Amino acid sequence: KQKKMLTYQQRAALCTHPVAKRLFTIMHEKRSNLAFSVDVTSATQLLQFADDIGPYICLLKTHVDILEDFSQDFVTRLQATAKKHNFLIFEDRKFADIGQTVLKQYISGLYRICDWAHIVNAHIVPGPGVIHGLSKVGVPKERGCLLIGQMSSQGSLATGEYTTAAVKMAEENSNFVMGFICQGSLTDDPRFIHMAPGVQLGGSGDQLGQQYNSPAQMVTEKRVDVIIVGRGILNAEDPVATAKLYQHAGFEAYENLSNN
Ligand code: 5IU
Repeated sequence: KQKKMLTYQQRAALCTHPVAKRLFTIMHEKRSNLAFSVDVTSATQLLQFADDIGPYICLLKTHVDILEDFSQDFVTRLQATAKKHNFLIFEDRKFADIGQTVLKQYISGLYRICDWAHIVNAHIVPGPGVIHGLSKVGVPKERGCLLIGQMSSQGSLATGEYTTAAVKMAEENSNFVMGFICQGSLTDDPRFIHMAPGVQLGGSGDQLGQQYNSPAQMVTEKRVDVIIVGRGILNAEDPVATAKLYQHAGFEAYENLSNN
């Protein structure tokens, strides 16, 4: 018999990490475990998508370095949209350098990611210094970090002992690390949130190594908490209707788990 699942609300109560607590609360309130990966190169287009899809998601995932017209005004508008629709912003920056360098990449440059992204992620290749560097400013600003424990792409080297090491690093830095980017549950600790990219209904992959699972497979079988969907929504004929479809598919899978 499967052990009883905790609800998002119960997990929010258990969390001491401010961003994890907030995200679980949003997931409960909005009835959404859907993150939208808005991988477009125009800031105007990104903002339009964020406003259209915002009501159905708990989290918006960005790649701000692909924008051709990034500006401070864009940041202000994005923050306003996130507030309007009650979602968090996750910049998928994948920091992967020594602590001192990632700290500068986090707070300075053109993007000043720490100023506006509630959540960022990091590769663990450099060792725990990457987390220590980011957490220097991330913790005082009440930001969160996800460690990349696994990837969705074909031939990924993030497997086995590497993945186990990510869990250990998360446990040792839980004041800043709130969970994982992964392809399945990595720990039973209910305070850590598991997010999976590589989610699409009816797709198996792309020509460049991406591999897809359905929302139900990710939530029911692999036990991830948040499904991250990009092109499944972006390239749909009706992105809003399709986002609703993913929201329902993801949340229904979660509710079936919690009722068991
Ligand atoms: N992304 C992955 N796989 C990973 C990680 C990040 O696909 O393992 I870490 C990103 C890349 C892209 C989004 O921004 O998630 C997935 O987009 P599609 O749903 O369009 O494949």
